[in-house]
Amino acid sequence: MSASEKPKVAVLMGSISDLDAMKEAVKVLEQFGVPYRVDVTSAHRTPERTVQVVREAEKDGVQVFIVGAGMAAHLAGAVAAQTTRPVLGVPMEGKLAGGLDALLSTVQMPRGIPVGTLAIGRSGAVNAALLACEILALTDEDLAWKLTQHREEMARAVEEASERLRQETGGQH
Ligand code: RP5
Repeated sequence: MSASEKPKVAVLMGSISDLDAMKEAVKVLEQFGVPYRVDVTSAHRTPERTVQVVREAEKDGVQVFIVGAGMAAHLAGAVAAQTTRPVLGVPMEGKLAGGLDALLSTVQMPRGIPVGTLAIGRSGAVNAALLACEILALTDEDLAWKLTQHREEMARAVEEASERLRQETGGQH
C-alpha cells in the first residue's frame, strides 16, 4: 500500500504468530486494490494500545476491521467494543481442538456488540477480506465489478477442474 493512500480496512492480529493466517486477508485486499493498514495489538497484553489503534484507524478513515486472534480470542470483541464500524473476527487455529477455543471466544459476543465471525484460520482470513470488499463495494462500483469477476473466475476454475478430471479418468458427464 502506498503511504499516500488512506486505509479503508484495518487488519489487526493479537500476536505476530497469527501472521501466517492473516497474510491471506492481506493478499486478498491487495488483489482487489483495497488500501489497508496492519497492526499487531493484543486485547490482554496491550489493552490500551488496542483502544489507541482503533481510534487511530477510525481517524485514518478505516471502514471495516478484520481481526484475528487465537486461544482466549477476545481481540475482535475488544475492538468491536470501541467502534460501530463492522468488525470481522477470524479465529486462529491450532491451540485447542483445532481452534474451537478461539472460535467460541470470537463468536459468542454478548447482545449489542456484534462481531461477524468467519471460519477458523486461513479460509476465514480470506473470507473476511472478501466480506470487507463486499461491504466497501456497496458504495464502490469498481470494486463490485471486481467481485463479480472473481466469482466468475472461480466458477470457471471449477468447470475446468471437472473437465480435466473427466479427461484423466475417461469418465462421462
Ligand atoms: C492470542 O494468543 C494471539 O492472537 C495468538 O493467537 C495466541 C498466542 O499468542 P503468542 O503466545 O503466540 O504470542 O492472543
